[in-house]
Amino acid sequence: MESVNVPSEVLKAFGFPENECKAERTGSGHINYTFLVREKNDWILQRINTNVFKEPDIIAANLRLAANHLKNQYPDYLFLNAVQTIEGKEMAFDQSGNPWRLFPYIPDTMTLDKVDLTEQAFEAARGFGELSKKLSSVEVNLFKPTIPKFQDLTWRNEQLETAIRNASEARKSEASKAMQLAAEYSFLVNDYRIFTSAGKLKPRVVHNDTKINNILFNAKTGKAVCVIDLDTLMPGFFIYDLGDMVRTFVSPVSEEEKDVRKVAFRKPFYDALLEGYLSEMNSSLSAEEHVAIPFAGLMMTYIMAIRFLADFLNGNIYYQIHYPEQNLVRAMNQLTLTGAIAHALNYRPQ
Ligand code: ADP
Ligand code: GN1
Ligand code: MG
Repeated sequence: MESVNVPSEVLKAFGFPENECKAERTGSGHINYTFLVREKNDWILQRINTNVFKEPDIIAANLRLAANHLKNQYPDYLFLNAVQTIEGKEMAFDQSGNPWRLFPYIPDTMTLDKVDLTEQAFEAARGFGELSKKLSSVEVNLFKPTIPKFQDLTWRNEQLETAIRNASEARKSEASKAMQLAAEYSFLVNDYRIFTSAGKLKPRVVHNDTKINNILFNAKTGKAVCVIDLDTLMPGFFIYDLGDMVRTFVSPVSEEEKDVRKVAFRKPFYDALLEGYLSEMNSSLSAEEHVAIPFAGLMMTYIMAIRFLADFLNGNIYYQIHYPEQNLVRAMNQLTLTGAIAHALNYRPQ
């Protein structure tokens, strides 16, 4: 993993005393470089990964649109807004041209990497559902994709095929079991085309990355406090948000678990998360969207499996890793979970 420090020009741009404030790496995200800055208050300072987000200005523009809408319609809603530089800019650029932005650290909160209690599943799903509900009246066309075709399963499948074509024999041989499992569930690509064909699902502004560590819980009460990691807040379908929650809430172990025998579908957690999500979103979803609910978790678990697999075959160029086989481990974990979800929901191809 690339080691990154906070350059002094970035600290200066946000008005921090360069020599006195401490910045330490925090969080377990796979994309950006996140630091906790301790000064009078605590802050979250992040370097945006421009290999992934080619146009960081779009992130800032989408956030501004969402923040304005929420401030006008729901003034009491806590939405994480970037803090401006002393020159009034949303991002600061270091000498190498990397963009950085600053958020207030929300005190007395914690994030989870796996869900241990059904109450946590309910609360997190209610929290993500609340954001979707509050954004359901926003003008979707004003928002632009920060990553084109991000959750387009057809395209992700094509990327996997390209990765397989270009991979070395050694890598393919190491990943042969994962490639075989991915092929077994490739009917989901066809189902994705059916579910997303003209007009069935309403285009909405969705979070697109609702994994469990992207929501802050109150450390004492355990209530969901604030949704974070808003870089992929952009047009999409509700299945992306609901599905990523299923993917990261139902298994007793996270996507990093090497022992796939520990991967499982926990029905009480699935029920709790649906209850939490629908407590906000039930009336906003159309009858056709309700029909797509069982597909959501399967689709998002499968898309993550093939993205991890493609990255392993490509030589680990996208996700941050701590050891060479990590993306293959993640892919096998997610393919196992795809099977567990399909089995538990008795899913039949469309
Ligand atoms: P990534 O895109 O790399 O996943 P995140 O924005 O999710 O980065 O931040 C990584 C971690 O930092 C989070 O999982 C959380 O633990 C912590 N974090 C981020 N923003 C805040 C915040 N405003 N207040 C408190 N903790 C935060
Ligand atoms: C990445 O940034 P982070 O770690 O929350 C990824 C998501 C994946 C997730 C898998 C921009 O999210 O799409 O679901 O890893 N984000 C991007 O853990 O690719
Ligand atoms: Mg994150």
